[in-house]
Amino acid sequence: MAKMEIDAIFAFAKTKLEQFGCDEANAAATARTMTTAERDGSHSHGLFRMAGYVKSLKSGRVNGKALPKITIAAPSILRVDGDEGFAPLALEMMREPLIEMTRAQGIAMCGITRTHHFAALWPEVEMLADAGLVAMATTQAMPYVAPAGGREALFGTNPQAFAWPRPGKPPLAFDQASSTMARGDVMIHRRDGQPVPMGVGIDKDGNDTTDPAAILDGGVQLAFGGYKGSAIALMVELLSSSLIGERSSAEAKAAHNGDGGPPIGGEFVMAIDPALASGGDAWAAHGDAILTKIENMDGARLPGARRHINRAKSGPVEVSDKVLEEIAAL
Ligand code: NDP
Ligand code: PYC
Repeated sequence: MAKMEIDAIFAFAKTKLEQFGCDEANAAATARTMTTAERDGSHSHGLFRMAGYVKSLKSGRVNGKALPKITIAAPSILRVDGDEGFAPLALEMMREPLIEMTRAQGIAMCGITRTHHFAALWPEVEMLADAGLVAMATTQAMPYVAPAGGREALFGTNPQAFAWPRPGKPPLAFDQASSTMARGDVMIHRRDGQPVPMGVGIDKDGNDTTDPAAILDGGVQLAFGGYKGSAIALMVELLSSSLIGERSSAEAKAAHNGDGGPPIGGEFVMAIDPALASGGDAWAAHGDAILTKIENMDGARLPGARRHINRAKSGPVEVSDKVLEEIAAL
């Protein structure tokens, strides 16, 4: 492992993206996304993704100079056309208009389309919770996951993220793939020669396997929790494609040139003003009582707590040598 200061990670990532064709705004937003992932210890969606970002710039599939365009479709519906760029700039640009709309209407949603998402979703829900709003986000990917009982990949690893504001404290935020394991983690297991637990996926013949290569090369991933996780993956697929007018995971694959970079796709983001929804300010203490019980329970912890502990540390963070070698070779 190498040690890097947070500022150095940002400068390194931004320079690389600019070197391969991003303008300043797109490079900075995408570098911020990778940097916050490294800062919080979300390694499968930090610098690990740089190689894919660069490959998609090199192949000309992603627009490194995208200028996302925001449209107000209805008093509580925003649309952002991502101009075929990376998702982070579109996400940063939708933040203020979505907050403003949610404060005015009580609830609002944003459909982001024509972007390439290769990141974790907690940054977008946390930034809304930091503004005092309850938030949800989902995105599709490429067909990696079979519906329960099936053997054919149809869903992306389809993450869903949720954040709840806690005045005076970091927000509660969970962010999870609807597959048993995020694809990035299966790839890291393959890179490091480690088996994955049973239940992560099946091989090309439909057999259970712990071999990450057999899952990634011709096999399929499985949803967490059997048919229940499969239903969540389905919901995420519909919210992030049909509802917002974007491609499904299968359609994103058809539009992909196989360069190893992020697929084209969309993101569904929803925000709710808890004071307007509950009719007062009691929601904060009421919700906090539930969260505090979990924090104080032996053996339990809040989702997101690991990241917030990492975030509070000062000094350099560890970055995988293998990731840095791969970036150097680009
Ligand atoms: P994990 O399984 O690592 O974690 C999922 C959630 O559970 C996190 O909020 C985590 O919090 C929480 N958690 C983990 N362990 C515990 C525990 N013991 N008690 C309570 N909560 C716990 O995440 P995934 O591997 O499923 O996903 C990783 C990332 O991959 C996500 O950020 C996701 O957005 C991203 N992803 C992106 C995709 C895309 O298309 N862009 C596709 C699929 C995934 P904590 O972080 O604090 O551990
Ligand atoms: O880790 O499953 C994943 C993933 C897919 C797209 C981006 N991340």
